[in-house]
Amino acid sequence: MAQGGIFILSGAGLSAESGLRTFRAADGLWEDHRVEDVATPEAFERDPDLVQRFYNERRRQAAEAQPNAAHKALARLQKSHDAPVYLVTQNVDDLLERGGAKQVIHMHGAVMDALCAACVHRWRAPREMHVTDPCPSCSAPKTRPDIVWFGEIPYHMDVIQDAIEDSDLFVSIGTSGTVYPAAGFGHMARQLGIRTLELNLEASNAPFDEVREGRASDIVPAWVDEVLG
Ligand code: BV8
Repeated sequence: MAQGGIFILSGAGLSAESGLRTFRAADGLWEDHRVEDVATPEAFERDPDLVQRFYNERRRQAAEAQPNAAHKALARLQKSHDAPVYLVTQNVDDLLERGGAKQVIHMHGAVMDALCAACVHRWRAPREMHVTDPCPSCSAPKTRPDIVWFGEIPYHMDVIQDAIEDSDLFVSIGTSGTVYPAAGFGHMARQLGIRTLELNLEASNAPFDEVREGRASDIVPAWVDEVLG
């Protein structure tokens, strides 16, 4: 079992059993909204109120959701494994932190945070956010959710690159592997000769050394028990 660092990339499937909809499932988020209408900087320029309503609703859902057994197991692994466990997530919810995880890298942002598009100041988001909310730092009325939209560069790419290089196990949990650059991390790990494992409801089409299919709340705690022995 892994003695060195463990790099864990997670996606919407990790939070599905907490009641947060995934993106591409039949009842996925992108069913109700065209990505380009709610998750691009152009959409925000065009109709900021529509985008704010979309994320105010996502924020309400995330606040009402509870961490599931998979979130808690990953927090336990990070606390008890005798090497670094890098929890990198594409999810904008805070369920890993509320599940007890101390360090979580949100490469696509955090729905509970607000960002000033004028001075890049960040602060805790109000429940109901409006673009005209004045920035607490520069007072500009250019408030947006602290989310990485399509066409924008994901956060912490340098930290993520170093974390992959520092790991000897790459684990992908609850992600369809369709959005880049996140979908390229597995390939990067394989190039570096790092063992790769997928834990997902159904196998994505990426080549992993090992694939375990099932619901995150079942297969993630079982895998963590194995690692912690
Ligand atoms: C960028 C925040 C330049 C918003 C998100 C190369 C090729 C093609 C396209 C591109 C490319 N490079 C860039 C692009 C464009 C684009 C892209 O990838 N488009 C796709 C659609 C083809 N990428 C970008 O625009 C990115 N920016 O490239 O900038 C750059 C990059 C690097 C360096 C310099 C410059 C920015 C992308 C980020 C966009 N923001 N989120 C919001 O959340 O509203 S992406 C968003 O969608 C999520 O964060 C996540 O990343 C993605 C959804 O995917 P998943 O999380 O995997 O969810 P999905 O529903 O698809 O799958 C769920 C999985 O869970 C399934 O497999 C299912 O089986 C499983 N599951 C379900 N239930 C369970 C389960 N598993 C276990 N248990 C269960 N119970």
